[in-house]
Amino acid sequence: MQYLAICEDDLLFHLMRNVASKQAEVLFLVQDAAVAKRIKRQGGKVRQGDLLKEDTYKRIKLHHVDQAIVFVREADFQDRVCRLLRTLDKSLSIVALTPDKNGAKEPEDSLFSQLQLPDIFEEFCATRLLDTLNRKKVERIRSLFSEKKIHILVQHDPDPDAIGSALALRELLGRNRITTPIVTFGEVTRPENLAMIRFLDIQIDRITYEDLHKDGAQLALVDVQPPYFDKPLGRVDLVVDHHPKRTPFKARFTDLRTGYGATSTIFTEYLRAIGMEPSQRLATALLYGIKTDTLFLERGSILADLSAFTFLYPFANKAMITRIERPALPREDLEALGRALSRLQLDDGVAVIHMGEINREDVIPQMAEFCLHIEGVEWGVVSGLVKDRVVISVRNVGYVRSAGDIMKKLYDDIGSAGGHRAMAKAVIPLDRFKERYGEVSEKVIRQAIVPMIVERDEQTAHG
Ligand SMILES: [Mn+2]
Repeated sequence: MQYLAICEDDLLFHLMRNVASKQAEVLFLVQDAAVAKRIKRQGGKVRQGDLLKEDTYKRIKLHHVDQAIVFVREADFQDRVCRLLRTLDKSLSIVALTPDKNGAKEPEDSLFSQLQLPDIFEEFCATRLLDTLNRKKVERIRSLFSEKKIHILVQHDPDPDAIGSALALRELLGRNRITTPIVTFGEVTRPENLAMIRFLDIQIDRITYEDLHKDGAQLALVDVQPPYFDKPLGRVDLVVDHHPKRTPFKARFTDLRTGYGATSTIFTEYLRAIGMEPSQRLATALLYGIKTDTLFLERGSILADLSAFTFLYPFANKAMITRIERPALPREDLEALGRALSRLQLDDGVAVIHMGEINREDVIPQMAEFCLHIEGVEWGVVSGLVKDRVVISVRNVGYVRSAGDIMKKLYDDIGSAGGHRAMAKAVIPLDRFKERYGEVSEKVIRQAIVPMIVERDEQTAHG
């Protein structure tokens, strides 16, 4: 690869030094003799000549050049250099470095591109500047805590972002689960989050307001702010969060970054800034935190989330994240399903399964989804009894319109029901369901739902 770097001074030479030694041969072309001398003295290959004269380019054999880089500050001058290059060589690829969008007059020239200096700076340098800031913050955070116990408090139903952040804070402080427990007034309930703390061996303790400062314990909040809680928390040492500040609060240290998609991103920046390589466990927790809070970088995520994600990725256990996201089914629930499947009968492409009493609600939609894989099935209707509620989940292969409407029509007045055309759900208190249907069984669900699906399908077919 042969580069031709056209410039006014030796700034570009310094910028391209590593490129020159590692990837390619770079020939510098400058107008000023003193600059040429300087580049040469520092080990660069350089030619000197009038940048607007054809002769200059003839001498350097332009046809050997793969890529020309033009860094001339004055817009008009740069433009003329680029035009001359294009006249001399139709197939030369040209990159112009510009302070702003100048000289972009030939958008149809596919071999010409512009890199803007502010963009380059933002991409490559801004994170470094942020590192300095983050290093200061980590120093401050470390100075907040004495030898006393620290409670890391998270929201009532801790989510992966909070859990990952809490773990990161503990690592930053060089503490362990005995001296720095993660605490909540509630508990983890979502199956994925339960799987996360099980696989990553994370302990979350329940605490009461009275015990928050027991024996002089200090208090840190991550992914949540003091006003979230119903009662005053007493002295708060640290708040690191990405939610908007709705009500003022007092804390000894606060780092709120409302533009961020996840608190885990803030903690990842802390780690990176102080050059601390995350353990696989921590990287997995943080990566999963960012992934879930940003819906895989789609919702409310910014460049910072993306670069934190990229930083963590090589350290994290991706296979474990896949396992966390698809928690294994409890054995009893699988057996209930096996029994139900063995009795399965199809009416007009509708598979109806009642699983009876089951432990985990998320098994029901998973099974409805699974039904669609059975030959001849166009609708999957799966119900189960979860504690004192009847849960019914409906899936169809997608060309019919009305899963949500049907569920609403049937069950909305005795429970909550709704959904989209291809997936829907109803949750009905057991006593209200029995009041209307007498019992909870496959039969009563089939008798209610199948006629509506069949009727709807016919309407669609004829209309
Ligand atoms: Mn969050």
